[in-house]
Amino acid sequence: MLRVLSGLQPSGDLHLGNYLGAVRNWVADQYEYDAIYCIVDLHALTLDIDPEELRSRTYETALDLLASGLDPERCTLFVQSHVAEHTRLAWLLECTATMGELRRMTQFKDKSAGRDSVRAGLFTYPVLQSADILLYDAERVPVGDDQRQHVELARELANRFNRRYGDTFVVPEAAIPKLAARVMDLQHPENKMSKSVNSPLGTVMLFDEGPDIVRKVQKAVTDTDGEVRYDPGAKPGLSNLLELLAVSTGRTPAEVAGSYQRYGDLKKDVAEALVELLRPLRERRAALAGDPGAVTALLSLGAAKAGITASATYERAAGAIGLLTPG
Ligand code: AQP
Repeated sequence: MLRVLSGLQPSGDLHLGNYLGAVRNWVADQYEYDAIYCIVDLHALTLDIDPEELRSRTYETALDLLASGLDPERCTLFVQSHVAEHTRLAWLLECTATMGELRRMTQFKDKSAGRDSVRAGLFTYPVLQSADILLYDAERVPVGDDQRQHVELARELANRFNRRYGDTFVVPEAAIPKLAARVMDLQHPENKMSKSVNSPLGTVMLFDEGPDIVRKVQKAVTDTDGEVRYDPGAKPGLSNLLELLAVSTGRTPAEVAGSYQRYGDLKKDVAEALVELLRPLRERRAALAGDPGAVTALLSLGAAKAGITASATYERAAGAIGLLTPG
């Protein structure tokens, strides 16, 4: 069975972009592949985050993912810092990557822009992400479009390591959805929807109440020419809405565009479709929140299972690179 691996930072509440770009596909993949999903808490340390907040968000993220449809009977779900081999392999890969290739990472450029002081971890975390992927011999990595470059780095590092030290890693491939691979902020449609950017009206949270979703969609920024047409370059706000309705109703954005004359009618249907899409998630989350012990137990089981593959891969890589095996 092909192996799938993906991760999500507990850096904030999940939003529609995380769900449509990634998590929804994780749910589908668990029925077809050997699926491993990871809450990447170490990645969240690359930006300012309060320790208590990180702890509670890590737990909340597990709840969010289960509510989104991850089934612990069908996939392995765990917390990255619970499996020590992630950071151990990251070091071997840091000694494989170059400064030049990390400098080219657009996420680093975006997230460090305008900051006086940038953590070294923000620069190197794409390598930790490569370790997350390569540790599990993952062939397929379902992610949104913003992660394409990072998966490309993991491929490059796997190939380089294999060339230098012999066949060690499986070379992964990104699986990026055709639709909603980059859900845009409703207020700033030139930017992607994001957890750590403060845009409350532009970000549809996964567990927003129905009336909040309706309000955000109604206030979404569009344009003034009044023509309903799918054209992400010229009409980013409107095209984002068309994609959201298309992905919620199984059509193409162009088909959706053909059914509308007025922006107001489109917005009304987008809001209704999103409320319906997210309703079962909200209901499942409310049920799960009543049993925190079960979620913690499930995460420790996931870490134990993940650890078996992770330590085998780490030992293989450490041996290949020339580290002496402990006696
Ligand atoms: N706007 C988006 N549209 C489609 N997919 C998206 N993803 C994120 N934003 C969008 C996908 O969600 C998965 C988890 O992302 P992450 O938590 O690892 O961090 P990220 O990619 O940096 O997402 P955020 O929401 O912008 O978080 P912060 O602000 O903390 O960095 C990934 O597969 C990502 O592609």
